[in-house]
Amino acid sequence: MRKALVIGAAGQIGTELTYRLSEELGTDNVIASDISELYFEDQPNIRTVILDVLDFELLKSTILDNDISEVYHLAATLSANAEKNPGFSWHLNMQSLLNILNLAKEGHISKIFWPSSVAVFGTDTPKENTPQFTLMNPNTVYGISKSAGENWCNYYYEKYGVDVRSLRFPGLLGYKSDPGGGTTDYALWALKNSSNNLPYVSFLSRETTLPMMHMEDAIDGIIQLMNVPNSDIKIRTSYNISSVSFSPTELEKEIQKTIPAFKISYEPDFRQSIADSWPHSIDDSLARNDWNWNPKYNFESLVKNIIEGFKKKVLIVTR
Ligand code: AKB
Repeated sequence: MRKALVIGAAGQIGTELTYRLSEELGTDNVIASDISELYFEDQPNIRTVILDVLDFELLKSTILDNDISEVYHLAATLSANAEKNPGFSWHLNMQSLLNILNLAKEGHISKIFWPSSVAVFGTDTPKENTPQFTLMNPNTVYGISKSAGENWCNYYYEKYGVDVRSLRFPGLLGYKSDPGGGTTDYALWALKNSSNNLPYVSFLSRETTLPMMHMEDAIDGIIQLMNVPNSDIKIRTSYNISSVSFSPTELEKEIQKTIPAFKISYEPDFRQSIADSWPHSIDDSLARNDWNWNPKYNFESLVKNIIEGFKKKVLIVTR
């Protein structure tokens, strides 16, 4: 019997993943946790608990008392916020992962999902079609923590046989919850403003191209990866996965197909240098080969779907 604990369930990925897991495994087999109280409006039956993932004893008892077999660990400080508080961000992003890896090593969890990010790449990395294996040297606290985390995952797999699986996510775009302190967030705020007939002031410059993905594709990727037989997973650091790439000005043009009056103006801030250190596009051929990764949204359908979602004003999580 599979039983999942989602850590960071009130966040951008956590919200949608919790819903999806409760469809896949049954609501009784999912526990959603976050640092403060959370509530799933559409499915009040989902069990929620308050959990600080840095509290090892509480984490352990939550896992043991609820017979958890798999953990989806999504709690982290994202790129822009991490630059404001490097020490705490390093501690949260690393110690939380180590707590979970150690519980798996002790035999209390059979499978872990942990998201990595395109932030593992840095200014020395080839920008176009960035390969799985290449020069990395991340330039941000968040990127350094994701890169170290990837290596810890691989270490625990190699040394202790811990079944930990990971994806390097690009910017994720969904309408069901707000993003939380990333550099790719500009795109979601632009989409949200446009659907409220408001202009948007971008904190990245007009030509800054970044890899992005619809949240539904990201969730499909997680579910797919977690269902693949152990032996089919060839990469235990983290898989490159990719969908679309665009700049703010390209996004503006695409949004204007639905909302002609929409305009973006530009006031780049400290997040520009973070974005400048990241790839423009990602080569995900190994994920496609090893477990048939294949996202369903293209740029046009992604933009259209998210604007429609925002227009329906779907608000799922309150915290
Ligand atoms: C961020 O911008 O920090 C995240 C990411 C790319 O990991 N969305």
